[in-house]
Amino acid sequence: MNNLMAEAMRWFGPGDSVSLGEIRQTGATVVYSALHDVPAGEAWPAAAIRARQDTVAAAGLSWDVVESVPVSEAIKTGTGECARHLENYRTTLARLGAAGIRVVVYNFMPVLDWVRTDLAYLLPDGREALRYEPWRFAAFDVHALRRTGAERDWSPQVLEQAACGWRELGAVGQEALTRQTLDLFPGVRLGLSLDDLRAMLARHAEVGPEGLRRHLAAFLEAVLPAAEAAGVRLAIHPDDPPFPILGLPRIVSTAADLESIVGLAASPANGVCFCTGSLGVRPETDLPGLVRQLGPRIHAAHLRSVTRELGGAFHESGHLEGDVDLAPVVAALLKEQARRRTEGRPDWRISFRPDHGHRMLDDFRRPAPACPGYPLIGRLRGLAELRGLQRGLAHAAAG
Ligand code: DNO
Repeated sequence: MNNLMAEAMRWFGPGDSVSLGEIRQTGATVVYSALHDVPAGEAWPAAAIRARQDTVAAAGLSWDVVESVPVSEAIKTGTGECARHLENYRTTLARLGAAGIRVVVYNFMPVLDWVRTDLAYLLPDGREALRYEPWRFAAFDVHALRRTGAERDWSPQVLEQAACGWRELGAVGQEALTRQTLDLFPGVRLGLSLDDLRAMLARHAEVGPEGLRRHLAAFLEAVLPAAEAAGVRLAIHPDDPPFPILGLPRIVSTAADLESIVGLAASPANGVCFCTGSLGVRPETDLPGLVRQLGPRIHAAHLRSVTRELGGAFHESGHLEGDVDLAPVVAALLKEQARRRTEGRPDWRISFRPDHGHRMLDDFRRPAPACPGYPLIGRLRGLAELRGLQRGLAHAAAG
């Protein structure tokens, strides 16, 4: 048995424009997948879990990581059907555990999952990347959504840029920016209206960062015993981007946030999905140091890099390009695996997936990816680069 991390790819299910057969040819052995059709808050049917597992296995792959079992807004706000949703979450964990799935990713980002302002930012060599530019998001926030208090959340400079940019767009451009931003909340659903979004934000008005922290602690207290009983390890995904947006609190953005979350319960089931692209937007976050600190609590890894631009903008760079140096991160993950092995931990192996990828080459001739950032060829390039990096590092470490 080799001492390498398992190589994984995300698969969005039968509707994904990338097939399992294609994933197999990338050399990945593990798939991260989820039952996206089940609404947040409902229990996943055991038969559907089995069926997904069989489909993945029939392609010669293994569904080792669930990404994600979403945490409902009721749980995040501690309101409405919170108790019923927690019960369903426990049921889902029990069923996943019974099916032999050991890692479940989740996030605690209120309302929206990850956010970008441009899905097709053209790089000089013709690849397309995802990008976030503060002024565009501010223009949406202040001029389209007209959120109360939005002006307080942006610097005078960004507000000015947003006002000019918004004016220059004209009516047609403004409508396009609004529609695109609403459709760009990939974690939510397409076709959201400004009023839908306002209603979703209103539910969080009373929560605030302290309230959200309390709800996360209550969530963990409610589901960890079920996760332990099922042999499932939970892995929280960091906020993307790692700062508050639309006045919503973000509580999983920094190294200190993650340390305090793993400190909430000593259980190994209370773990982390180490996403270098999300965490790497903050230049002060010492990623290899954080791998060492979180050590045994890292249950899955998303590997990607970003280029930080002036004024808080960033775009996703090639996996081995940009401002996030993945070499020391991969070295630290390999060391953590080795430590687990000497400890005799049966679950010592960590899996990683190339997180996102550029649209490039044949991606432009293929149907649009199931989710922005998930084209086949860009991710294949990322996986291949990371494979080489990991093997080179493992070889060097072995002397
Ligand atoms: C984006 C992903 C996120 C992630 C969830 C985990 O590409 O990394 O959507 O799956 O936040 O719950």
